[in-house]
Amino acid sequence: METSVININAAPFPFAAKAEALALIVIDMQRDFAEPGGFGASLGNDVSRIGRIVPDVKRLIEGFRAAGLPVIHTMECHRPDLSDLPLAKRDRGNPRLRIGDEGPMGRILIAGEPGTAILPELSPTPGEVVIEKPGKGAFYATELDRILQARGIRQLVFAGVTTEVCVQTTMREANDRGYECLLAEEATESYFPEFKAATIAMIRAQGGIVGWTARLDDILKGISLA
Ligand code: TIU
Repeated sequence: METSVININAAPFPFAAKAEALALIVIDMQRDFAEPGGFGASLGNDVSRIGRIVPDVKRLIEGFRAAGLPVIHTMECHRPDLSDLPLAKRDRGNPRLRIGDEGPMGRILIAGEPGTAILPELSPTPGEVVIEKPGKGAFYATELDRILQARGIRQLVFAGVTTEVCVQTTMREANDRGYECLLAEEATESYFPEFKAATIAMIRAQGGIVGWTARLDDILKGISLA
């Protein structure tokens, strides 16, 4: 098959996107990270920043769907019996509620609970891959690599939260596995604006040591030509 390359304006240099190898991966846009009473708030964070990126994440998802390109969603969550939750993760720090405890939106970060769901505005459509992951990185203890390989996906556009935790961890895992990674700048957020800025800077430093970053409109323009 003929490979058509679309150059997306990006930093530190243009991203040569190949439509047949490209997918969007939306990391952990869950109520648990965006709403009061969830996991993010239990760690002492002001969660209000997270909800503000929803319109931009939605635009990106809709752009990929309109271009006929795959959209993959991830969710950080654990089994109800906690068998995939290391004690070192459950016992970390001094949160108000720990993973598995009953909170105002159900049990914190447990699969199937209301608070663990993806934000309704960003719900997956039938047929879109949803990866449930027990770690910060989406490749650890999941089928993600096998699913991407089976579909010939070699390039990933990243959105979601939080920039320096689950997004950056997954980008680094993907980069080491040979995927080309592009972070959509307005479609990711952190509880700490300085950590988001630092993550964007460190990804594209040293000639793109972890990958590329780009503005949302530049990505949307690029994929509309795919
Ligand atoms: N706490 C924090 O910044 N993030 C997480 O715990 N998980 C994700 O980033 N999804």
